[in-house]
Amino acid sequence: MDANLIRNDWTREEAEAIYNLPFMDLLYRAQTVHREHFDPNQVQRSKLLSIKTGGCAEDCAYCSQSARNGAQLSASKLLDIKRVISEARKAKDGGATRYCMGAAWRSPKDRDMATLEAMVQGVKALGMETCMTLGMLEDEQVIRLRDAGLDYYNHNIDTSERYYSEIITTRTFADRIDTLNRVREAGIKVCAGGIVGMGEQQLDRVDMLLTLATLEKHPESVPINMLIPIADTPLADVAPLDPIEFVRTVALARILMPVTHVRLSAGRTGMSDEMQAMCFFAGANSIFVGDTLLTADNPEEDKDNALFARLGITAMAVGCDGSR
Ligand code: SAM
Ligand code: DTB
Ligand code: SF4
Repeated sequence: MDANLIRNDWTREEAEAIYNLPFMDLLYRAQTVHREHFDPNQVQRSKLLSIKTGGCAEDCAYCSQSARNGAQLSASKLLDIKRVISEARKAKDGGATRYCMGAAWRSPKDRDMATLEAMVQGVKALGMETCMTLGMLEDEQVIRLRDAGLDYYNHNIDTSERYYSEIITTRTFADRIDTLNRVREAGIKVCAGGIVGMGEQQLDRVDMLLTLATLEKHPESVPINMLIPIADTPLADVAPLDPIEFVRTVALARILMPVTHVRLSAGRTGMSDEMQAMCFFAGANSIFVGDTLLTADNPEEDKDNALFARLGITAMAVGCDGSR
């Protein structure tokens, strides 16, 4: 593939102009870019597991797991290794190719590192790709996870730099970028995206994607989450986002980052089949499968299988990235 097609010098003017194209032109352009790089009828499937739930010290306004929000979720300890591996085996049998383990931490404690390493090794031994999302990481922790064989690290920037402090005050946007740079430098694949529908402006959605698209190397994976409003959190009653704005966000991600896997992530239970189909047309080519995300609901496996069948979409096999 011609590396020149991948640009890291997008300007805000360009990105805004693309986002605001007439919808049909935007979708056509996104689908054209998509087909140049991927089989448009293949979608990758990842499965999430919350390996440590609730009681988090951070104050992310959207999250069910923050101890600072009013959400009534009891805190659990780090799961044991055997349980994680048996859950991963079930996910593999259900067709997932990547296993993503998430912890409600600001950052991992050194005393947990050996357990995390063993989880990575055990899941890899099943022949699945591994992903973790554990909060901010120090250099040494990144190296340990890489050496254990971790394939991907998920760390979302969540929104634009400008809107960030409206959503989270216990860490900064720059902290997030620091961890992303550490992960990239260590040679672990980067998964970084965000949430839309948090009351942000259109420009915040554009700028969030622009930040990702102007990193030295684009993330291999960009999850676009639709806010799942959680009762008793500060964002519980935020006005729902126009679904067309969501599809525009997916399309812009596809156009700015042509070879990245764009994941239609949280919020699919609130989307119609037609809206999901439109997101796939706009260039989304990955989803989370299974009836639970970390703590919130996700469509049942049967429902997703039926949708794939109706759309003629097939699942990517392990080790196949769907690229042309
Ligand atoms: N604690 C780690 C961290 O924040 O990096 C990892 C887990 S955290 C739950 C992973 C991501 O899930 C967040 O960055 C956010 O983008 C997404 N997320 C959390 N709650 C959500 C919600 N209610 N709706 C949509 N996405 C959500
Ligand atoms: C991502 O961008 N979305 C996933 C994953 N990365 C870790 C998490 C979605 C969480 C949705 C809310 C919940 O389940 O609590
Ligand atoms: Fe904690 Fe992550 Fe939830 Fe923020 S998003 S409160 S860091 S679990």
